[in-house]
Amino acid sequence: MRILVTGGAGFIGANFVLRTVENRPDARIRVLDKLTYAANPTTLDPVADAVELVEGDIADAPLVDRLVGDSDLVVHFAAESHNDNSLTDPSTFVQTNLVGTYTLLEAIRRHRVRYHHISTDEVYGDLELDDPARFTEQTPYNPSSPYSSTKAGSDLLVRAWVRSFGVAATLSNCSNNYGPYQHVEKFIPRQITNVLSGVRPRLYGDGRNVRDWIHVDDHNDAVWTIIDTGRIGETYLIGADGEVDNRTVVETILELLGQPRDGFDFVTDRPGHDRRYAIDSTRLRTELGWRPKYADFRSGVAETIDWYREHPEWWSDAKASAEARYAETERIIG
Ligand code: NAD
Ligand code: TDX
Repeated sequence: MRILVTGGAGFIGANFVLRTVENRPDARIRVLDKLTYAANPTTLDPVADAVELVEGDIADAPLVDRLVGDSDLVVHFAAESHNDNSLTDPSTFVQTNLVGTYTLLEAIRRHRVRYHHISTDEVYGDLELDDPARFTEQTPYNPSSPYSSTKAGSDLLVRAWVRSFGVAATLSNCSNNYGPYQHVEKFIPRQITNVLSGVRPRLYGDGRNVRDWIHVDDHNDAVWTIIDTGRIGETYLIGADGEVDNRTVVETILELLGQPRDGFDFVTDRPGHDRRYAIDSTRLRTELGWRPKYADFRSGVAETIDWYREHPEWWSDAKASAEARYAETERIIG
């Protein structure tokens, strides 16, 4: 099977490629990635013999047409993915997440290629801390940020291309991922690498916001389950019942690294900061039989800490530039 993986030099896409090379030796994988600041192509070095990396933009129609025409399956991870950046400059989010996805869909329509669309639970907006509800496939879209609204728009494009043009697509909306090879601008790797660098972790606002954490390998196994057995045109929510508030995440990281649990600072809150996300993944579990393998968040984080401790060469350059970006707006408040 010829697989085109967009965004395969980023966090989740690269983990998907590494795992697919290991588990599916018959797959012929090509990665299309613009190699933005968020990419780290060295992640793919161990599979360089098995994977072709094409540096290019998903909004480049002639390039995309050629690559899609030479594929049996497209798995679309490429995106501008960081909420904080979308608040500073939304333009690349509109361009990549909307125009880029549109460009891919048009090529997929022409070549009748199987397509899987990777998206986020943030399209559903947020929940109150005390709301017993969780997101399901029926929850109405209500995105908050430029990032989540462009992801929501891209999901709706896919649904329209399924209904109007008969494109053979499935969609998945997953909760917050953690694991190796995640960019240090994101919450968990930022705090791990802060502590490893002798800097105090930083909590936005009151630190009580809740995210529903899932290990990246569990996400990618679910993606393969949906590609193999999901129903065309359907959306599946992916989550591992991993709700934890941000303060507890930071305290866990500090404790695992042998630091006092209160050794963090509160900083200025993210504008429009979503309070809580929570996924009900019953459909994926009952219809397709998927189960997460990382049942224990604490041991998953401990494994992730070990990975960052052992691979400073992978993250140190990106760390300096990510912290310089944060320093432009972030102020310690407590
Ligand atoms: P990431 O930022 O780590 O990686 C994104 C990759 O896309 C990078 O390699 C980047 O170079 C590439 N890219 C960006 N613009 C491109 C363009 N125009 N053309 C080609 N390549 C381009 O992101 P991630 O965290 O790995 O997220 C991957 C996907 O999963 C995204 O669609 C994101 O919305 C979704 N998602 C992420 C999470 C999470 O917790 N990180 C959760 C749910 C869904
Ligand atoms: O330094 C920080 N301090 C802090 O308190 C950072 C970077 C974040 N936070 C908070 C904000 C969020 O409540 O931690 C939580 C997680 O933040 P992010 O890692 O930026 O993730 P989030 O905004 O929840 O979005 C992530 O999950 C859904 C991914 O970046 C998205 O791509 C995905 O769609």
